[in-house]
Amino acid sequence: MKNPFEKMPTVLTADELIDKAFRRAERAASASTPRGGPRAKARQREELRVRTVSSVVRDNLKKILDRTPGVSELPEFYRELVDTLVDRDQFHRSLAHVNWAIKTIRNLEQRYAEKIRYSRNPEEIAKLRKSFYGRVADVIKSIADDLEYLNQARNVLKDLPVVDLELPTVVIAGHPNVGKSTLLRALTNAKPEVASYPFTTKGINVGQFEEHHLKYQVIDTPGLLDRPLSERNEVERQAILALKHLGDVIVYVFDPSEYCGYPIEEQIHLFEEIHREFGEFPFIAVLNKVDIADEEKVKAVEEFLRSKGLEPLRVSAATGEGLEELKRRVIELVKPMVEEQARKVMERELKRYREESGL
Ligand SMILES: Nc1nc2c(ncn2[C@@H]2O[C@H](COP(=O)(O)OP(=O)(O)O)[C@@H](O)[C@H]2O)c(=O)[nH]1
Ligand SMILES: [Mg+2]
Repeated sequence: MKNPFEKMPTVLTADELIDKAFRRAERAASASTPRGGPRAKARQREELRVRTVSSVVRDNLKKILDRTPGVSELPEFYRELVDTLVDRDQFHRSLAHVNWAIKTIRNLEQRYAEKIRYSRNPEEIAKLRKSFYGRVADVIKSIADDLEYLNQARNVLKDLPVVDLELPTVVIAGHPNVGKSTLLRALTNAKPEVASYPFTTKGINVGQFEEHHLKYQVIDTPGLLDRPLSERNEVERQAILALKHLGDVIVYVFDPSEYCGYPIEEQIHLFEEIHREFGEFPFIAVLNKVDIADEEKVKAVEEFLRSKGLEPLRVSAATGEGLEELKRRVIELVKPMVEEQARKVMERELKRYREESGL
């Protein structure tokens, strides 16, 4: 799976684009070997300049449109993230202006090329070409703000996280140092990748594991699901909202050893916040570091979790204890969703097939 904006090109500023087009036109003109008398030569050379300027500008602008996906067509996870990073209306308006510029320059090219071709006077031919240059520069300058905006947008959008939207996804939560990253590494055999996530300095960690030929994705989100809501800003809240479209199960990690530096009470408090926030999600509560934790503390957390209707699971990301059971529970919870998803895909395909074959 790729970042939908991965292919979006750097967007030149208006001045850079004008410069580039004019330079390329000069190069093309000096490399050309027009035939005929002075008038014919002038005509060919100036027409070549006009055509080159137009095609360089249009190719550049068209590349932006071709390689930028429409936000409205993106999967919800990305749509939510994009909305936090760019103003969607402004983004689409800028793309529409680029489209307008392409068409306008195309029209100017046709008109001026024709005028040049029918002109009898070399001086007038040069004047026409200059006037064309001026018109093109005006068009590009009129979308200068749009180009700048699109380039800024591109610079943030290219850092969207790369995750597989099709895979059932486990999101790990819990205080810092409770063992989330260790757990992710222990669950997913391959080395987890760090995917950039524009809302945290550390990015998110993504790993996968496979069970019975089905793949599962595990995500650890440093800075997002490891501290109280009150400490999060608007953008981070939005980033958490996006996670809701991606995740299927929350694995909440406790550290009853308290080596993480957060007392049990504080851990319980954060758990309650996240449990409320992700109310619609199935939760698996794990008690990590049981290899070094006091039995008393472990029992205290277990008691609390049972009072919430959850069946806690003892694990040690360090020794591997309980991890098979954890995977089994993840799969058990996710399986109905995977099957439901598969059913929907099949129905969709079937419907399309019926429509296409006119049944
Ligand atoms: N003894 C023990 N230490 C662990 C366990 N899991 C993690 N740790 C240690 O706890 C510290 C914090 O772990 P880390 O995965 O970085 O926590 P995170 O901040 O939640 O990602 C590290 O020093 C780990 O080696 C465990 O099950 N047992
Ligand atoms: Mg970590």
